Amino acid sequence: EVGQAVPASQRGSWSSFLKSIASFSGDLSSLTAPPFILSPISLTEFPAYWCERPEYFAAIADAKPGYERSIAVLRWFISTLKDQYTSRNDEMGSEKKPLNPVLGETFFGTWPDKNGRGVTELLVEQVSHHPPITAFVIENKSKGLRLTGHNAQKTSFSAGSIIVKQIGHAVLTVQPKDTSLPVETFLITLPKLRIDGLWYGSPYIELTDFSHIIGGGYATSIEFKGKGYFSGRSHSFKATSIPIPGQGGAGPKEVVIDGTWHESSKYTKGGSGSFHDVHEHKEVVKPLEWTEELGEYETKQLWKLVAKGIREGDFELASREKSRIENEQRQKRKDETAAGSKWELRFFEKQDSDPTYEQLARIAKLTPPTEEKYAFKGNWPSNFATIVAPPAPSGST
Ligand code: HCR
Repeated sequence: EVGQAVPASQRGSWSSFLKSIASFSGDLSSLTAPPFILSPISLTEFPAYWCERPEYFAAIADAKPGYERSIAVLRWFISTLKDQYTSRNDEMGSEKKPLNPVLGETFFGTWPDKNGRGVTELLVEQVSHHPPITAFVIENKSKGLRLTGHNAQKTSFSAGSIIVKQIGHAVLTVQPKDTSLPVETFLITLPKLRIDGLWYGSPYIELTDFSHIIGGGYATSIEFKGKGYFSGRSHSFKATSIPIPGQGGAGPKEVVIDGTWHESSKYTKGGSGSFHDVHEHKEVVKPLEWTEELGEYETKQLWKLVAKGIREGDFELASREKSRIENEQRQKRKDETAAGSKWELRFFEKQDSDPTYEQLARIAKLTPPTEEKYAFKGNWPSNFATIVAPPAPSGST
């Protein structure tokens, strides 16, 4: 029977929702879904998942350039996947439908300095509403690390599952302490998703296809498979890393790592022992405390009452507030059209192509050959400086 995990009173609307997604392709986030599947979290909060193991992120800067650093990047990347793709199941019982961010919505957060790893800062801006596109930057200044990226989704329906092709990519740069040394750059591409379990009203994500990490002299492909494929286990992956011809250093000729991204993995070639273990180093982001400088579109501020309604089961409040926000947005767009003006992005600048993507994607013959870029303007709100400034080194004036 449809919707074993759906409250009896919502089974009818869950069936209708499933029918509408089966005959729909495009922006899923705009479809109305029954209350039980709504999440109080906006998509602008998702980029935090890239760094909920800040220890692994910082370790990238501490690793020796070349083979060791490429492995540190891979370990950090694999360790982000559990948070990115299974944390709603762990925290809310199943994958849920996130809040659809408004244009210009922002989210800011930090991870504190610990064990000398430095403060890590996160800034997110919704740079498009139709289609939804989220741009982000994560920076650990004291380690010289910066991750920038953007993310959008194209969805379709196949054999009872939603297929989500992720559009966008991330670029990680590592600036050595000795600034005369070159900056190292890594391109990270995003996997495909399949949303299963819809029939029962208990959706969960399986990753499929590939992610690639290219840079620092190495090219790594990460192949994702679910139950019934090469290991028979859900959430399996196999990462293969090889030196880029003419660039790779003194590392092994090929490294293979095998395991499940939501649990643990080990080396099966070019090394031995454990590679990653998700039980280590989990630290959720701390949202910046709201001040006027963060603006009325700061995620937590904007969705406060909608989130309260969803959390407390007051769906009348949630839907009234959601409609108010959406109507205000529609009016804003109309006013802009009437005035012949355009919404200006606050923290990012849109560029039609990305030379870094083009150069690194070419090495692994990735498609598409180029992608849009959302370049960070570098204008961190001053709240970051006041709240998270690391202590001055002793002896400094
Ligand atoms: C597809 C999805 C929105 C996009 C979410 C993304 C791809 C966003 C970027 C993050 O880095 C990773 C990520 C993880 C999520 O799994 C993925 C969401 C899963 C569901 C949601 C749909 C728009 C909602 C579909 C409604 C279902 C649950 C009935």
